[in-house]
Amino acid sequence: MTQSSRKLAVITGASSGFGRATAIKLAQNGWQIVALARRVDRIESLQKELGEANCQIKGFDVRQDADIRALVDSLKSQDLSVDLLVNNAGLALGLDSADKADLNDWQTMIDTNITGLVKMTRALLPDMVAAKKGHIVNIGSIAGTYPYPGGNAYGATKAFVAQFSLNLRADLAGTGIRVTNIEPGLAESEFSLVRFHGDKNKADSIYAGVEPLTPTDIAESVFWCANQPAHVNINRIELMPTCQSFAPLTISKE
Ligand code: NDP
Ligand code: 8X3
Repeated sequence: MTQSSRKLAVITGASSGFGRATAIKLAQNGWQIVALARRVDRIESLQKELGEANCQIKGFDVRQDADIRALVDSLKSQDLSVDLLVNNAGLALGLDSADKADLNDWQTMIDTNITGLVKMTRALLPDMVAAKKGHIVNIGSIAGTYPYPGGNAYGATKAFVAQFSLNLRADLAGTGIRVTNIEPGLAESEFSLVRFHGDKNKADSIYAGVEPLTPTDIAESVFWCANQPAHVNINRIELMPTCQSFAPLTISKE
């Protein structure tokens, strides 16, 4: 086994935000990283920061079966077994109400946040089960629990992630494999820039005058879950910035 005593984490969406911060946090603590994302220049600069010995990179689209197959083949050819899969790649697109939302945006969110996550999990799980070790950390969202106007398909994808995480736990009982769903609230990353299709003013206005979570806050949660002793499974963590809370239920009057 080439892997020796170092733990290996595969992180999707490592070019930005939570994924990038998680790669840095884990690498700083001795983990080997496989950093995946579509924007290769971004993961190349991450690799430069972390060092080639600590970080492999791959241009990777979680919606492409061929990319997932190539990843599995590459891990196998290096005799690497995965200790931690962070299913982080994901996005929200749009904030329009359901009757006005762009169906292509809905499809992209479903393809990425649900289908991509499911396929990644299914691809890496058999080797984890065979190795009798592994941890899957999914990045869900508070939007999977609490509805809000314009959250429609995005929130529903994250509700899927929450239930899929719990059902994975049911299937994996007795295997020693752990599953965690981390459900953050408002956090400043490229998330809003992507949601508003590159409109920077709109994206900046979301974070203006408040103190949102940071990608590092989420990386700390991933790291903490991954570092619990093997007999401890953190099922879910829900975290919000202190500035974020709940609105009353709405009653519309004619
Ligand atoms: P960012 O936009 O900063 O990062 C998203 C990452 O996902 C990027 O690295 C992007 O890489 C990657 N990604 C998107 N689509 C694909 C794809 N098809 N294949 C591979 N990688 C992809 O946002 P965050 O860091 O905030 O988001 C990370 C996760 O956290 C998402 O799942 C998001 O839904 C969730 N989340 C975010 C919250 C927030 O407020 N920011 C709160 C709760 C959850 P690239 O474009 O290079 O492929
Ligand atoms: C994103 C968190 O609060 O913007 O998953 O919906 S929120």
